[in-house]
Amino acid sequence: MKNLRITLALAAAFAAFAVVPAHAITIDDGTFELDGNIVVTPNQTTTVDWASLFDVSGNNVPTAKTSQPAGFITSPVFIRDFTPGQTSDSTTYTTGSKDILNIGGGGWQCTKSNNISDKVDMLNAYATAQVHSVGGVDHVFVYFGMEVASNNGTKDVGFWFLKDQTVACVAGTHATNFTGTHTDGDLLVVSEFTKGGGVSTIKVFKWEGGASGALNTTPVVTGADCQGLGAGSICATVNGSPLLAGTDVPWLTQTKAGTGTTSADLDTGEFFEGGIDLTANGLQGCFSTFLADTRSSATPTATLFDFALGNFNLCGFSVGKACDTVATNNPHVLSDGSTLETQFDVSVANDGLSTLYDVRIHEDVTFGTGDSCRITAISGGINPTTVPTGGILIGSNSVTPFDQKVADSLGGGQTMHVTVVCDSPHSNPFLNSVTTKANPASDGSGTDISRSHSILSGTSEACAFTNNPALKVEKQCSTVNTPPVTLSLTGGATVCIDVVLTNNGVEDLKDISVVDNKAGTVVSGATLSNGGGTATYTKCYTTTSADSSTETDPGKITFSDQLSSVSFTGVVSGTTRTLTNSLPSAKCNLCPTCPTCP
Ligand SMILES: [Ca+2]
Ligand SMILES: [Ca+2]
Ligand SMILES: [Ca+2]
Repeated sequence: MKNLRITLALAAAFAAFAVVPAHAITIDDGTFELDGNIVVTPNQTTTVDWASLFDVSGNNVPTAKTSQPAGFITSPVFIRDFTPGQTSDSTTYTTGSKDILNIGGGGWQCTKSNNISDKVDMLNAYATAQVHSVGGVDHVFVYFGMEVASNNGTKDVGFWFLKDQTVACVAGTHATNFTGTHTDGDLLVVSEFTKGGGVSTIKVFKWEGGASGALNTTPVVTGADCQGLGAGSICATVNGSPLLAGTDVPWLTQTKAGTGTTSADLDTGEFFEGGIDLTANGLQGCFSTFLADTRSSATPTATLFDFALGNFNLCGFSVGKACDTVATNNPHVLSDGSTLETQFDVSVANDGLSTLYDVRIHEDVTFGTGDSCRITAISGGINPTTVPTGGILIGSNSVTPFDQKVADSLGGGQTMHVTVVCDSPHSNPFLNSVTTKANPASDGSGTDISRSHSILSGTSEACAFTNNPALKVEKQCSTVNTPPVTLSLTGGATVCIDVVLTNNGVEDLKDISVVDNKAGTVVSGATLSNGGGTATYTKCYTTTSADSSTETDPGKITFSDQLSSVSFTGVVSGTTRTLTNSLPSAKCNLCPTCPTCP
């Protein structure tokens, strides 16, 4: 009997151990208060409430404080969804709009309401997120709240967390289609509450697939009122007593005045807030748009009424590419005189809360002959890819650009830098786009997020090579006639000049043109390589008069001429210079070898 008791006790203990995880996660583990009001309640372990997140100035729309509580996103969203003193609302749904439909293409439509019913009117909506360590693992907690205009009957509200940052709708005179589309893993939180009974329902539905996907109508997680026992990984609550303007409601609201409350107060059941531990439910993702709505029920097929939407940068993933201003002599021409080499700093930033995995970059450019880009250094990130001597070629005329992994992961709030060197004999400046990709799930099972940046010409991001090309020009007499000559002071002699051109510059020259005032065009359209390339051009002309009209000594008769124009263009800089002043001249003797002349 004793042994049986011990066995039963062990079994009970084992069962208890099995159902209680080592770290029971509840959404109210965080520092954010889900206590049915807006301001921090004293003497609690929690230290953050909605009023902690926003600056309030008079009746202006509250703005995010520049300094947010530790672990919270930098840009909590606050949307005022009413016009003070008016009952119009420019963001309401048309009746055909449904959560089970895709967003763009007419699935969701917005319209203006000139006189929205207080039964469905949403006033202010807000959201934020916090990363909170649970048993040594960072969990992403997302919080959402809404004020409604009246507390009559049963209230139903919804909150979409969307990954597409282009979701928007600006109502015209008729029903207007939303822009944007669904992304796999978009989340819809729906909840039902009453003034007297608190929150009876809170559920999360997940959109599966992209634009042609569907809302899975089986909830992925359900919860109850935060004030009940064991809030779990999702809960919501409402205010059980009026919240008064000023002390309890720090910003402007516009409710239907009740018994003992004004329109600047929130009567019982007019303030709703909730939270969800995304990580505990495997729902973390790169959400970028927040949309709150009022609805006919807490089902996915409910009729939708009022909405408000704003940016919600849970992910904050971005990429930049700019001329590396730290590098010396950047950009520069390679020794071949025609290839521009440019060093860029590609910065990949994760300004969100969640770690991003499998971080990659991709050069978006069609490479011409001689073009190439390579990674020469990577810093930051977790386990950055090792760069061998000579770099990692990431694209060229013969290697199609591909996704090159640069780090295993990039933590929230971190920025990493990739040094990319590009060579091109075709482009100055070298302009292109770079795309970075990462996955929100450590095993790569999430939907890749992708951000691109294009270097704009004429900005400091572009690395334009500027140069003032130079050409050394020398000139000498080559020959004057070949004996026997006919003495004539009025011309008829043949004078030949040599023009010696030398390019001591860093870049090759093209379109070289030299014009002489007597000999005419000496050379046109010539090229000359950099680093001392030289060429001699000889041009002869028939004289029409000697320098002196009175000199009769053949040994003293001279014919002078002067270069009148020299122009050339740097092949990389593209800079053309035309010189007309102080150009070399030559004075050629009729009889350079006199006194053997006649
Ligand atoms: Ca509070
Ligand atoms: Ca609205
Ligand atoms: Ca509204």
